[in-house]
Amino acid sequence: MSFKLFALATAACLAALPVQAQTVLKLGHVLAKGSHYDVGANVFCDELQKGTQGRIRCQVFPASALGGEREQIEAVQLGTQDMVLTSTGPVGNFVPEIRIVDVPFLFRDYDHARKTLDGPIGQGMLASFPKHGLVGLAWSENGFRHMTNNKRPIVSATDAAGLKMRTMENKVHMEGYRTFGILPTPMAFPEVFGALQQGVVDGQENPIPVILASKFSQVQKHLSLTGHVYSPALLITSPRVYDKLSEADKKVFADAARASVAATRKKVNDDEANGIAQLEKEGMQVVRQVNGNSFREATRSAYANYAKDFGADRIAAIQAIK
Ligand code: EAX
Repeated sequence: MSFKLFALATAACLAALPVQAQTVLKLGHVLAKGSHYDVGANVFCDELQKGTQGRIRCQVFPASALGGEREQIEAVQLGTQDMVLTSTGPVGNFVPEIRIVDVPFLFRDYDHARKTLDGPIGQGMLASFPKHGLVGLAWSENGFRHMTNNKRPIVSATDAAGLKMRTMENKVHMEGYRTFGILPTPMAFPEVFGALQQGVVDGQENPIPVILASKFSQVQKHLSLTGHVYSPALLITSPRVYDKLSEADKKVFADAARASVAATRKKVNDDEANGIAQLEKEGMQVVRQVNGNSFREATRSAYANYAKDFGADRIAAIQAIK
């Protein structure tokens, strides 16, 4: 067979091969490149591409490029965005079954939080997502939240009284923070840096990884290690994406989500270990020894309502996990 004929025959065979359809998913989050969310989002996308041999890829949109967390969750629910890595802050407005995880002082430490969310209680809550038009792939992590402000050092709950503090759009947080005497101002994350810079609010509360990644040391003087609430995060996708997947690809999604959570948690551990010294270097005055009991005592009145809203037994079941 002449070379020309051979080349033509080969080209004809290649043209007949089915072109691998490639799907590219949009995955958004609100934090800076290199943050604990961004590390986890990129690991998810890398593992997804590897696990599907490139058939399914995802593109990360960091730094609120797709809007605030509530906006992005709405877009995933509508199907105009494929995935979001978000704190639970606004999620309770879409999936009320998970609101209990935002109760102040519910989790003792990182081990307790991670064990609860990775265990039957946390996994059971993920099962509530589909009836609300969302698919909760995995519990990721934001971290224990601490207070920053520009007025004064906060050692006890009474020091926080009267401060106008930005909070997430989360009623469970706001109810708890009111018991400290704080004036809670709910606000989407993309607006926070500007509001602090202009003095629209006196302060805010967030985990060390967020305070670091968002460069809040540029607009906040005081940091108090209140650790008043653990802030979970969630990797969420749309049923429009998930329901089309084969069982094999659903397993790839699950494995990629597990790798993503491990990477985010490792980054949180690193930021917790090194971040406070870094923030002091950047000029923040840090109150390390906070009177934690004064804050716990203050929330007792809110706990009466939390028990009514979520069930004292469900709160006790989480607190009993060792
Ligand atoms: O999810 O809104 C917040 O304070 C969140 O902690 C932040 O967006 C990371």
